[in-house]
Amino acid sequence: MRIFINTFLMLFSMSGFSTIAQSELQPKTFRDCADCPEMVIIPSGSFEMGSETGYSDEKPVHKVTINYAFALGKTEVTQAQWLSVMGNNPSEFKICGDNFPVEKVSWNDAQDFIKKINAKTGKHYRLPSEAEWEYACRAGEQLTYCGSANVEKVAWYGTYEAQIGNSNDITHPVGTRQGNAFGLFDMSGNVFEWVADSYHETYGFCRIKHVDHSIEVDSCV
Ligand SMILES: [Ca+2]
Repeated sequence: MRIFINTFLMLFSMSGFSTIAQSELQPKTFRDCADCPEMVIIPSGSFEMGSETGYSDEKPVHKVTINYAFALGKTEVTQAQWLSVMGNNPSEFKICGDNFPVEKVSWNDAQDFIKKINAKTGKHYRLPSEAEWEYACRAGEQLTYCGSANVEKVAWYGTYEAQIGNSNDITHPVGTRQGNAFGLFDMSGNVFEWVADSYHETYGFCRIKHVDHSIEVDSCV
């Protein structure tokens, strides 16, 4: 599953929850500190990862089981949250406002942010694996985009040059398009989000193993 456009960002997960039934989810959210990202509890479950009709690096479709509940950021991390935790704002679109997503953030920058959040809260945040991200995006459905088959409903996307989309080549306030069934926003569109895994050209070579909240890369062939 692809997401559209713009720059990049992180979104993260947290361990520490026992498995819960999906029927218990309303969804349940929490925040570990006043300026921490709001988190949504995601139930355990299985899904079909990838797409046979998409790009070559989305193949082959394969079943993935996440056998633990976890929590994922309700939205992309905002500029206000980043500034509060890191003391700076690297964003290109910084004049847009506190509720815009932070961007121009490297994977290592995301690790620094996570270290500071962990020190501040005493909890265990980390980046989600790509599988955890896609599982949360799909939210029990097989749709082209996270939360809908209609990109216009759920995503800020497109480029001015290509004359497609609705983003007008700028970022937009987080959580202002339709969310998915788990109550997560902007997983398609607005800015990209970082995941823990490194990139591979196909799912056939290396896969992340998910064991009791930890993630391990299987041996690559
Ligand atoms: Ca996004």
